[in-house]
Amino acid sequence: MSKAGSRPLKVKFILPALTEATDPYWRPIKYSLFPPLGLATLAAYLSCDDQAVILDEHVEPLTLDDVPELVVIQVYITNAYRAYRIADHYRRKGAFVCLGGLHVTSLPREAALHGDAIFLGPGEQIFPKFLDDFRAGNPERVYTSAAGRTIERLPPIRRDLIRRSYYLVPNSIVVTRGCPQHCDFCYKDAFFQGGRGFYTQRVDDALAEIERLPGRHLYFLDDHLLGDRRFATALFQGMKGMGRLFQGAATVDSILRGDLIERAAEAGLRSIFVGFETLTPENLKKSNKRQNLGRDYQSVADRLHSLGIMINGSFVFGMDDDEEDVFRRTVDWALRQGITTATFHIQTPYPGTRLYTRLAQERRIITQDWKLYDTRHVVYRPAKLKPEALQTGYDWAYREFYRWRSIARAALHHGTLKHQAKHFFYASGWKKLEPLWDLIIRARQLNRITPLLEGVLSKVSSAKRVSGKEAGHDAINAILMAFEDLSDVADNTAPLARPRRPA
Ligand code: B12
Ligand code: SF4
Repeated sequence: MSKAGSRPLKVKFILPALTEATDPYWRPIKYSLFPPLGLATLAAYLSCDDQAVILDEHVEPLTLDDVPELVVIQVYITNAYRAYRIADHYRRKGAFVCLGGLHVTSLPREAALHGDAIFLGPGEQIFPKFLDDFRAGNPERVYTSAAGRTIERLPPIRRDLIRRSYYLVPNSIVVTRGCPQHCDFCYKDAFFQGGRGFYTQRVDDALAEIERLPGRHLYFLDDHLLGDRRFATALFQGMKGMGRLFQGAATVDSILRGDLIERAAEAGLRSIFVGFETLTPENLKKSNKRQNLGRDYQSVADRLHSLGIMINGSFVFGMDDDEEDVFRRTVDWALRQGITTATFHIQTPYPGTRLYTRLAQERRIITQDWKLYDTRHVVYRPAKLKPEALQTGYDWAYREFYRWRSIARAALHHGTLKHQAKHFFYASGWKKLEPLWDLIIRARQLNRITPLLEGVLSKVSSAKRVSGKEAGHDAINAILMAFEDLSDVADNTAPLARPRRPA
């Protein structure tokens, strides 16, 4: 390898497609939601005269005929094989290949066969160290993030390398890393081992990044936005009056405790991802999800709805106490509570987690084909269910939850017509309009949908009941405007960028 010295580097950052285009579950809209923030964070450590490009294979084809000096690839479990093929390809062409991310951290020995350098854990401290070593002509094989982790005073994330119009939610943002909890099935403890497992930006830095984002809508991708109460309180205080509408994720207990959720609502929180996971206390105990134990899930739903916050409920099927009735019980409960969208998962033992270790010891892992570790396939032997029953029940739950009748039933749970309308448009927009989404993605017009999303996320309050005519007025107006905006989309369409197979 020649010494890079202080001469400018040519760097290609790649997020390989998570699933092959041939997968029956492939939903272009799901993969055109968020830009690759992790790679944009790493790109910030380059010098200003280095040349960088970020290629997200979910939204544009990957060309492989170039010869960058440095190739930086983010590896998730379900894109691992594809990431390795791309890595092998570029190494054959003489590029230096860096592999990092969740899967590399879980299985470094596997990844090391395909990368010149591998990176374990978050990249904020180790990637700049590598760049110095690389420029000095002396890169190491393995970089491990350990003590001294921080995201305070980071260089601004390279949003200029992100093609905003390719994403529905270009304004996604992360202001913390990790999570204060320790669920056995979660990636978190393995990924953050050796150093801090939960830490935040400085509030003023987070607010400055928010200020830099255009428009009103934001999506916080943090695992647990309410995880540090002092940080979150100051963040929401600073956001008050900014006119933002935002979405995020938090745990059941953090929603019930104190008044943080009210402060979040005042700052503009309109929809939240909540990890309910299971309605069975035994399952919670066995998976060390203690923060959910003894919590009244119905109060969580009521409290959020009373603040006009829509709920995306996360549920896991196949835990050790789940039996045949788990699917119907869960779907029924979610519809009864007026949950707007549900994310169902088949329990998946990610390598590196305590769940994986336990199931491996019990000889219950039935495949190590990482492509199947996407929470949609059964990869282990459940305790009280047949694998086929788990797969069928999972498929049934999704179908049942998103039937028109179910969407209407859950929407009717809400007290005001406006909340009902929002629920209906949000849930059906997400799951029922696939051909329209495809058309919009092909036309590269996803950014035109933002006003529609903002309309649907506009404020409702169950305290103030309004007349049918007024109710829904704002949301419907915004929807009509967005559809008018889209009227020229059809004339503008290009072939949908599907991930190509590597050379
Ligand atoms: C956005 C997101 C998605 C997007 C991904 C698109 C994208 N552009 O990244 C979408 C919606 C497509 C998605 C899908 C899924 N996701 Co997801 N997703 C996330 C989420 C919420 C945020 C990712 C993010 O931007 N993080 C912030 C950035 C700054 O961190 P980062 O990406 O990890 O990058 C850092 C490090 O990893 C490292 N790094 C990464 N790459 C490299 C490379 C090098 C060389 C170096 C040095 C460092 C490095 O440095 C970066 C800075 O520290 C995470 C949760 C989370 N908080 O990370 C879950 C998460 C990654 N998803 C998860 C899951 C389970 C899924 C699904 C399987 C769920 C499902 N059934 O739908 C699917 C995958 C589907 C499939 N077929 O494979 C799990 C992964 C668990 C695991 N062990 O792998 C996570 C951790 C959520 C969780 N708490 O369980 N997801
Ligand atoms: S609360 Fe969520 S992010 Fe935190 S450890 Fe548990 S599953 Fe992981």
